[in-house]
Amino acid sequence: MKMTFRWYGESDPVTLSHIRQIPNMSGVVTAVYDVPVGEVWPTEKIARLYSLCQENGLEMEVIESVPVHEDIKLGRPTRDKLIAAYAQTLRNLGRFGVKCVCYNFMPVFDWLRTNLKTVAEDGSTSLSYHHDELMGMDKTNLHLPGWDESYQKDELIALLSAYESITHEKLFENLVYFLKGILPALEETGIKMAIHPDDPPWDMFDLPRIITGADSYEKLFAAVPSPLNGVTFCTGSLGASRKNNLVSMAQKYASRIHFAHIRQLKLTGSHDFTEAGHLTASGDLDIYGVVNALVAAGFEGYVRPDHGRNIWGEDGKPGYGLFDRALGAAYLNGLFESAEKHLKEKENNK
Ligand code: DNO
Repeated sequence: MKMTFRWYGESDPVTLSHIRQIPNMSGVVTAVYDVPVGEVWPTEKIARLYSLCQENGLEMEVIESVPVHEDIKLGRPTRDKLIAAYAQTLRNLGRFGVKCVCYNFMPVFDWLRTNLKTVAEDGSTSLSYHHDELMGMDKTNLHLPGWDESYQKDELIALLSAYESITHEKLFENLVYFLKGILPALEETGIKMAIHPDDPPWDMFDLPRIITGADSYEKLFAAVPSPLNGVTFCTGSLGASRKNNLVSMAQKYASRIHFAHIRQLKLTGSHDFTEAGHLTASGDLDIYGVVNALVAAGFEGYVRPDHGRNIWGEDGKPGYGLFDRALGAAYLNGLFESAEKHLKEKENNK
């Protein structure tokens, strides 16, 4: 595995010089943030990020995300042009040694939470989700934590209504159409696509969500068998649903897991959760079991500690401060080292 850390570019208060000091950090996961969704990422912008990483001794092999335009998800006539632009972005990224691209296919909203600063007993804060609270919101006047700046009110209403005719099946077909469209660029560059699961993995506001668990993976790989079509295994997203057995999924899909986001949750209701520190004992997800299953199954992808809490007085971007993610990286390094050494010993004793 290669340990990485998410970096939000030059405006991120977490600097590359801090990131490189975290033990075992091979590189960052980043993106070009100032190009509108649907447009090609210019080479100069990618080159700038690449050279900043180089100067700091960090690789830039993973991009999260190249966002997918809503017209592609909706299957609108403009999609072919947008898919061609996406493929061009991939080609541009390939020139700078990018090997893996994380993306998602969630309609309208990416992750959703109801509170970005839930205070724990120890004074740390983290993100949380209460389903009934979200469902009680007025769809025509939504104010979602972290999303208020992304859409104008009318634009959001129009988009939500455009999805009224999009069934789960249709959305899935549009995903397959997209993947087949970019496949030539993937084959040319060797870039591996890693779809992020829906977070949380269930429908909301009548929007279909289709990457929610093992069944979705089966369908996805059957429709586009290329090994370049893989997943971002996000323990926190998948683990919000009690239906998902993370350990068996990690074991079964290891060869398709190009990227792992590892984080912890406390499940506080059937559809409610609060994020927690990465340690297995800090929550309900078997982080130890997931890492061991990945290693035993020959996982060779990228890993990053996902959402951390805000601790030690840091007022970081929700989920993306420095301190707790660095603790998470250190913990995950330990789990991987131990699992990898055990595996080697076992093989040597054969
Ligand atoms: C949130 C992240 C997501 C993720 C995208 C990937 O913290 O996990 O925003 O980057 O869903 O496309």
